[in-house]
Amino acid sequence: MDSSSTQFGLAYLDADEIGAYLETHAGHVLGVIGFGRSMQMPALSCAPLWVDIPVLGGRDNSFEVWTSDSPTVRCVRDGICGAADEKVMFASLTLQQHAGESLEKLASQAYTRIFEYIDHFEYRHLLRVWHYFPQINDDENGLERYRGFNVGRHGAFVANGRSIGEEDVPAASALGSNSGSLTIYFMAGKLPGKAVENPRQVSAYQYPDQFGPKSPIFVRALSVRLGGQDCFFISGTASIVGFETLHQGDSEKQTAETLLNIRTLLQQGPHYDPAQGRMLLKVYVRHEHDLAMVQSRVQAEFGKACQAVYLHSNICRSDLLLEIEGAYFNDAR
Ligand code: 3EB
Repeated sequence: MDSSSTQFGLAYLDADEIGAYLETHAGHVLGVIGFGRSMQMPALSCAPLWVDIPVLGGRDNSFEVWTSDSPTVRCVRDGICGAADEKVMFASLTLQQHAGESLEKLASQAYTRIFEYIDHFEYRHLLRVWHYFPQINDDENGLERYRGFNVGRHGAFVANGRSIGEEDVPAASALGSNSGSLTIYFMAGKLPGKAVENPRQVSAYQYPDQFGPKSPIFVRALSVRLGGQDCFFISGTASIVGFETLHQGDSEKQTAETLLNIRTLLQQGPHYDPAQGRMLLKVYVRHEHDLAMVQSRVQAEFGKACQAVYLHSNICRSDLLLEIEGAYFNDAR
C-alpha cells in the first residue's frame, strides 16, 4: 500500500508492525498511542504517548494509530502537540499531578487547555476524547477520583461557555492506568458530529448525583463523515441500564449486557451494516481471569473480522468488571 491509498481511520498494531506501518503512512499520521510496555519508537512529529495499561493475550504492547486520507500538518501550542488534516485534528496532553493538587483541578485545567487549543486552530468541535489516570476508584479528599475528575471536567465546560447537551459533547472513555498522571488524547473537527444516545441508558450528562456531584460529560456515540467514510465512535460502554450498574459481580452477564448496549447503539447509528465496513474495539477487563470468556463473546458478537485489543484496567465505577469502546468505519456510500 502506498501512502496515496491511506484511508482515514484507525489500526491497532503490534510492536513488529508499527515501524513499517508508520513508514507506509508517512505524512498522513494523526496520532500514535502505545499501551503496555514502552519501547523505542520511530521518530514521530509529536513525542510518543504511552498509557501504562497492560495488554492482555500474550502481547507486551499494542499501538493505536490514527491516520488521515489527506496529508497532515503538525499543530503545537502551549505544550499540546497534535496533527491535523483539513477536517480533523488529533492531539494529546499529559498533566502531572503534584502533591497538594487535586485531580479535579487537573481535569479542569486540562479541558481549559484543550478548548483553547482547538479554538486557536479552529477545530472547535470535540468529537472523541480518551482519558486515562491512575487510582481511578480510590478516594481523594473524600471523593472517588473518577468523581473528582467529573467535577473538574464539568467546571471547565461551564467556565468556557461550552454547552452540555447533545450539541458539542464528545464521545469518550475514562479508564484507570497503573501509573503516570492524567493523560488525555482527543479528536476535534471543523464541523460537529452527530450525537447518538442509547435508548436503554440515561444520557451520562443527565446521571443523578448518586454517581457524583457532577455528571460525566460524554455522548454514548458520535457519528461523523470523515475521509469519505461514515465513522461511528462508540464511547466506553458497560453494563449500565438506565443509570444503574447491572449484574454486580457477574462478569458473564455484564459482558452480555455491554454487548447488547453496543448492538443497540449501532442500531441508532445511520449506516451500520454488519456485512460491510471495519469494526475495531478496545476491550478493558478489570480481572485478567475474565479474558477468555470476554474474548469468546466478543468474537461471537462481531466475528473474527473485528479487530479487538484487550487491556487490563480499572473501570470508572468500582462495580463494573469490563468496558468496551469501538470505532466503526463504512465507506460504502
Ligand atoms: C458509563 O457509562 C461508564 O467519564 O468520559 C464511559 C465512557 C464511562 C466515558 C467518561 C465514562 C466516560 O458511565 C463510564
